[in-house]
Amino acid sequence: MVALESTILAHGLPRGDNLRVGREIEAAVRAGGAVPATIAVLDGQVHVGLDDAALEQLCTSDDVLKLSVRDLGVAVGLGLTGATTVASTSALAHRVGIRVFATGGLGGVHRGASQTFDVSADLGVLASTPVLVVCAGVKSILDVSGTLEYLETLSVPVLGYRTLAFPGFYLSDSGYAAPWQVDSAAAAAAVLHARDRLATDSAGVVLANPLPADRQVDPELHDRLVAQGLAMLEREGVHGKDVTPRLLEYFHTHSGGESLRANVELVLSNARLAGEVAAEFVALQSASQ
Ligand code: PSU
Ligand code: MN
Repeated sequence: MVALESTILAHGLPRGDNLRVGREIEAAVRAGGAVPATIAVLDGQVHVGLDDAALEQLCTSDDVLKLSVRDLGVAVGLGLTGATTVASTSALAHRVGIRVFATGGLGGVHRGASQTFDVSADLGVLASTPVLVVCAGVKSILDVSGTLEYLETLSVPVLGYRTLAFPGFYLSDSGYAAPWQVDSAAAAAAVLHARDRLATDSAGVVLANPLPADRQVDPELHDRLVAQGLAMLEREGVHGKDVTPRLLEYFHTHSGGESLRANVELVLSNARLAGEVAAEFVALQSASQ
């Protein structure tokens, strides 16, 4: 199985596109050879795997919260509805034995974090949760170099998929190097499997899968929007968990459809690759039993 997060649907993609994309992401996991399980909390109940009505509720209701790990008990205890982030999806996936997870971009160290302390809980959870996360790097609105340093400190291995250039979400190359390269889904699964056998720590694995260069957002447009988006946050005093959704929304409304196109393409590519890795991982597990 492959776990899928729901924050990307409820808070990362525009209404009107999110439901269709949610279904396409699930289909991409199946095309990769695995079973998708989109995770969310609906009316105080944790769901691992959503039927079409549940997916629709999540993508169209107005009162869907954004739930990181610390919010899960609150939402369940108070009977609320919310979408799960990379952090909370990984935690719940691990809890039910799902080892592979697909998303768009990982949360990370925000620019200016040395002043604001804004570091996504995604990183801390990955340090102690042995799931492999397929992503297109970290969101390019972040401090990419700081995030890579932090992942090293937390002992989370980072594998570039068929590249040593760490991807930059909308950009195929963030300008920073990935420490390792794997060239196939089987190789990524072998790393996860070896980590289980070694049992030296319980961190996750980042598998960074870039958009092809001819599918990335124009870097000039990208850099301009990042600068303008960050200035908008400052002006409007946005902070905490609203930062990421507001920046993504800024991109989607100011890039003439380009950021949305790239975002959808990279998530679908990650979901497919995650499906392939999960299938290879299960094969390795059963061969070694
Ligand atoms: N990647 C996307 N879209 C998103 C996110 C990631 O393509 O909406 C979400 C993920 O759920 C991630 C979260 O865990 O943003 C990080 O939020 P924060 O920076 O507040 O930790
Ligand atoms: Mn944050």
